[in-house]
Amino acid sequence: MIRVLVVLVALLAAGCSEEAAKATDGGVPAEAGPTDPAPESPSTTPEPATDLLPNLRSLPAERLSLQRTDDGGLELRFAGILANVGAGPLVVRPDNRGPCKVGQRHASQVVYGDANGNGVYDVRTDGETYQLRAGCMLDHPAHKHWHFDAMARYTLHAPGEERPVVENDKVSFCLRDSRRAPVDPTHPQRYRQCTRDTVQGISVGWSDVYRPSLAGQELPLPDDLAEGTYCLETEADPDRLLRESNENDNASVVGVQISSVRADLVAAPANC
Ligand SMILES: [Ca+2]
Ligand SMILES: [Ca+2]
Repeated sequence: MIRVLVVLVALLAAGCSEEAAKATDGGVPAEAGPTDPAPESPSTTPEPATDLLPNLRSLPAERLSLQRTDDGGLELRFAGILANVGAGPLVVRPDNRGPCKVGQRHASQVVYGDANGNGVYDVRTDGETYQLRAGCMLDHPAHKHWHFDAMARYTLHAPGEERPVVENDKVSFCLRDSRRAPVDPTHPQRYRQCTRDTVQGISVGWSDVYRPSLAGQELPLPDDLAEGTYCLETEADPDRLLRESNENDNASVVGVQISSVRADLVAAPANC
């Protein structure tokens, strides 16, 4: 008797399961067969976006002049220009992730990823993917903004001589889009000016121009400097604090003819 009841319960349960299956697929039994396409397996791990790194390059110095200082000395003044000719924007964000001197604060580099995989930076789709500790920023109260330290190095040397006549190896810059660089002209100006407590940057295809009158755009000349032609070299990110796609194209050089009263831009000698 008990065996009969167990068999009946099993038959009833099987019947309920079949009805449930029919209800789920609308009452039409699925016809599994060898011609059915294999179900697509869900993508569990999306491909990581390729980095869109900036590429810094110092463009040749412009607007050279000789200026007499208050103490009677002479200094060479010029416009320094840093360009981003890479695939991604150069962006630094103030934070406290690293140690800096009193009066300074740390900033990290923001790296963007090519989320839509087309190889170029698209502001709507290609977002921030990670940050790297970069360096320190200096407060410029008079300017009401911060400068990223050691963005450039300026060196004056005689042709064929490695030892510099004079050098400034830590020129700070407030990063911004001042003027289009001579590359891809399609990217809009995004970092128009430097403000406090916000990110700074140089967009793809833009350059940051520091006019000669700004602090840091000068090299004091020795009193006994001989008149003649010299090499003025400018180099972006000389301490390699920022990650970029090419670390070997950061410098440029111009020739400068220096007399006791003036400085003129000339073609750079071959041994500069
Ligand atoms: Ca570079
Ligand atoms: Ca893209």
